[in-house]
Amino acid sequence: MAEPIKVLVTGAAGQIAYSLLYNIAKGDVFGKDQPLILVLLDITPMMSVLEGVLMEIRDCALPLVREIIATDKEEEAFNCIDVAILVGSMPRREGMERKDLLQANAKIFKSQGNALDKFAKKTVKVLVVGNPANTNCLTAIKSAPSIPKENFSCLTRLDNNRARAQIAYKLGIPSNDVKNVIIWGNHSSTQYPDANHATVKVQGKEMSVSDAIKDDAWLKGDFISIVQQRGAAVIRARKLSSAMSAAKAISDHMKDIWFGTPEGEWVSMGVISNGNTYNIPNDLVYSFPVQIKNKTWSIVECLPINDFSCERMKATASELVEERDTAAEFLSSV
Ligand code: NAX
Repeated sequence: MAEPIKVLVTGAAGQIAYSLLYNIAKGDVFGKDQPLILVLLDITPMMSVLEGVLMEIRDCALPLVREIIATDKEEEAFNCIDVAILVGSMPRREGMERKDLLQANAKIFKSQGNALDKFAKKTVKVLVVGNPANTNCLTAIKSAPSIPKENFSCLTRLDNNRARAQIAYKLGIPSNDVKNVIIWGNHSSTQYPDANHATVKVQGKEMSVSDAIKDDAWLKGDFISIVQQRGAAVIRARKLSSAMSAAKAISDHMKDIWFGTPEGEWVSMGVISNGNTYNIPNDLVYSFPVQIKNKTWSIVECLPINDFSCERMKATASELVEERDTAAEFLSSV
């Protein structure tokens, strides 16, 4: 059997981690032959809850779990890790301005970026989930200059899965018969879910989504707004934010980083922009379609972009520029 890998989950006492840790521990993410050292980080007031999570993982008696470390200390949590899944963040409290939320999180992700820089393996793969995920990811990248930028990504896979599921549901087909839907931009309500390049299999025949659905108004209207507003709809109904589906999306995302994407297929994730792709400004963590090989992503380039898409891709980029500048201004003042 392989040597164990060390996987850190932050926000480990929270609701997403409660589902995610089980998925990881039973081998759904890194494979059924990959032993694991699980590292759980949360803040000091959550240590007794974290102890309960640790007990439950142990009580699952899962053979891949070789060790569990629960801590509130970043230097211990980030030490020699192979993978960091950064879920923990400051939630939006009542009356809190967007700017306050950005700043509170910029502080957390600067500190965790520094910890990655100092203590993690240089090959560490980092997935940022805590919101605002794209900008938090950018802060972590900038705070960890010794780790390649390409090792970082942020989660837009939940949006990607939501979009696939909407199309599958509309056509009455299994979701794995829907391929290559794209989420562009920010994990926020400005994101642009794009089915223009997606294909579906209906009664054994592969075709474009627009040919299968034959309802352009839906694709340009409800489809987009349902996906953009899905997080808020779940909160309204459940009185809690998405957790099971978020944990599943994190597992899908990290599994694809580890094992790669199938030939001819792509998935969406937030990755660093270089200014040369789809006219998206340099130095943003922007969600693009990517393919993954040898644990390395590459953006799917040269897809034709119509005016409708172009406008929406730009709008979500503008929001990210604003978020980046707010976070940077704050970080330079502390
Ligand atoms: P919970 O509030 O249940 O859990 C968050 C946990 O993080 C808490 O236990 C808290 O103590 C901990 N925490 C706070 N600051 C920390 C720090 N500095 N270091 C370590 N731990 C810290 O939230 P949950 O529902 O689990 O959601 C976690 C984050 O995921 C939120 O920011 C949420 O907005 C974000 N999401 C992002 C998604 C995405 O697609 N990118 C989708 C799902 C989710 O909404």
